Amino acid sequence: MNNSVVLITGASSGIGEACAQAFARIGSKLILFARRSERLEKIAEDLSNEFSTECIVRQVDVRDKTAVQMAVAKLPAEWKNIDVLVNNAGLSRGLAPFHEGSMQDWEEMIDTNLKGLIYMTKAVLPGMVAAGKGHVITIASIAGRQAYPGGNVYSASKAAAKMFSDSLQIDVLGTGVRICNVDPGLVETEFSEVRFRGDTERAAKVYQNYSPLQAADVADAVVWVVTRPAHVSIHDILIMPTDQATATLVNR
Ligand code: NDP
Ligand code: 8X3
Repeated sequence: MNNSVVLITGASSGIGEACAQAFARIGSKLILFARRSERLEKIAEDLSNEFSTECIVRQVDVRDKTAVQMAVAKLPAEWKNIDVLVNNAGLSRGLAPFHEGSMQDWEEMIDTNLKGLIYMTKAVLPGMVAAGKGHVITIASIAGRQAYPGGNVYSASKAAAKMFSDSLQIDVLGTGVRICNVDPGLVETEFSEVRFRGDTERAAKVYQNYSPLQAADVADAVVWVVTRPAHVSIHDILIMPTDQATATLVNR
C-alpha cells in the first residue's frame, strides 16, 4: 500500500479519521473529504508530522453531486489514479418510531448514506475500471442487517448500501476491481451525538457499561481488507463488540 492513493469520505471524525490514521501508518497518500474542512486540515497536519503523509483535503458535502464530481475531476494529475475509496460519510438523525419521525431527518439520511455513496462511487469507480484495479469499501452497518426500534430509515439506508455493494460485485466482475461492505456494530464515535443533535448526555449512554468498538478497530479491518493479495476479495465484514450479540442485545 506504500504510495497508494486512498480517498476517504467523512474523514473529519470517527471511523473515517481512524481510517486516515491507519492508511497513513502504512504509507498511503490520502485524499480526505468532509464538510468540516478545518478539522481535515488539522488531521492532515498531524499525519504529515507523524508519518510524513502526503495529504489532500477537500471540503465536500457528499449530498451535492456536482461538488462530488468536481472535487474528484479536479484532483491534481498525480492523485487521479485512486487505489482505494472508503465510502464512510454517513449519519443517523433521531430514533423515533417512523410514525413520529421527521421527513427532513429521513431525507438527510437517504441523501447522505445512499445518494452520497452513489455519487462518490460514480465519480471514482470508472477510473478504477479503466485502470484494471482498485478497491471500494463501504461502511454500512449492523443496522442494515437487523432492524431495531426507531432505526427505520437509517436501517433502510444501510440495507440499501449493502445491496449496492452486492450489486457492484457483479458489475465489476472481470475488471480487477474489488468491492467490500463493512457492517460494524456499536462504535464509540460522534455518531450518537449527531443522531441526538448534540445531546451529549444521551449520546454517552449508548456506550456506557460495556466495551464498544473503537473507530480504530474498524479501520484495522478496512486496512486488512485492502492488503489481501490481488486475487483475494473480501466481500463482507460484520464486526461487533464482544459485548454485542445482535443490533439490540448488549451485555451491559
Ligand atoms: P461520526 O459522526 O464520528 O463521523 C461521520 C463522518 O461523516 C464525519 O466525518 C462527517 O463529517 C461525515 N459526514 C456526514 N455527513 C456528510 C456529508 N453530507 N458530506 C460529507 N461528509 C459527511 O460517525 P462514525 O465515524 O461512527 O460514522 C462513520 C460511518 O460509520 C457512517 O456511515 C455510519 O453510519 C457508520 N457506522 C457507525 C457506527 C457507530 O456505531 N458509530 C456503526 C455502524 C456504522 P462532516 O460533518 O465534517 O461533514
Ligand atoms: C450504527 C450502529 O446500532 O446505532 O450504525 O445503528 S447502530
